[in-house]
Amino acid sequence: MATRDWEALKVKVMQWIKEAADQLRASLSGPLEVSEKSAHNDLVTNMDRAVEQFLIDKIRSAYPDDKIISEEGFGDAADTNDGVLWLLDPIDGTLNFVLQKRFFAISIGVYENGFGKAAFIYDVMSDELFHCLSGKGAFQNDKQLLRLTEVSIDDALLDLSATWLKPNRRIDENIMTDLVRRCSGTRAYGAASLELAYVAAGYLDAYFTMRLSPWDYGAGLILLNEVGGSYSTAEGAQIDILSKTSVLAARPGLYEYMAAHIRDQVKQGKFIREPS
Ligand code: 2AM
Ligand code: CA
Ligand code: CA
Ligand code: CA
Repeated sequence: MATRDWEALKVKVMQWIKEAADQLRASLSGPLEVSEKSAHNDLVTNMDRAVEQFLIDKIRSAYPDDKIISEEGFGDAADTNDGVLWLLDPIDGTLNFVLQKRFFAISIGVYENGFGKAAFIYDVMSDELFHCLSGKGAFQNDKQLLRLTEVSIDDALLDLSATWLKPNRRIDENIMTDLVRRCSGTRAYGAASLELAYVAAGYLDAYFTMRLSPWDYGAGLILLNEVGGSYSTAEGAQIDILSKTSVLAARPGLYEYMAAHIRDQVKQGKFIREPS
């Protein structure tokens, strides 16, 4: 197999994202077709499907041998890391797209034999593209992101959804209480790809969530890797990019501190249940 020209891929993907984003912005001035998936807060719109189909058509015509895993089902059922794999979310933050008409992103991560090679997370309404090619530095539009430095829990902004602080079936609601008490503040944006990009950009110090799919975190982890961020499942295991999983992502140092805290809590009998 010929080696891939990743710079050329980047140019293509940036153009496709621009065209897809134009469609998304235009769609907000008319009515959306909204339907429920698994629950009243788990939505899909005609635009999730249209943009997924649009991007998959582009990927397939440029790279016919690649596999694509995407949220709305137009991709492939990939069960191996071999070859080039695209993790695609046409709209990350659909609830924001429908209710807020902002704070949603197109997220595209490209892996080769399991290694993250290219990441694109585009905040459609703020026109901010977080992107990288592995080994070439990470960027927010044209601005290069700095390597992440350490921060203490007391000075940290933690991103975590209140969902995990009330009774739920994934994680004991008290596991994070001490961290939330000690940190500088908490935030939640409702679009996992952007939240991971914000950790990579240093706008947030950590992001923690109990249930994401490959298309949610695929691009974000590549971006984090590029700036020296740390990440794993809630229990400290390596993330398998073909699986639904919890994700703990943070600056170096803070990551170890949070992971140790969670491990301690589990030792004391509190539960964590990974999604299946
Ligand atoms: P989505 O908007 O593409 O569905 C919201 O908290 C964040 O979690 C979003 O990034 C959302 O992605 C993601 N998410 C993952 N699984 C979800 C689910 N079952 N229901 C709602 N949001 C989910
Ligand atoms: Ca969804
Ligand atoms: Ca998503
Ligand atoms: Ca989505």
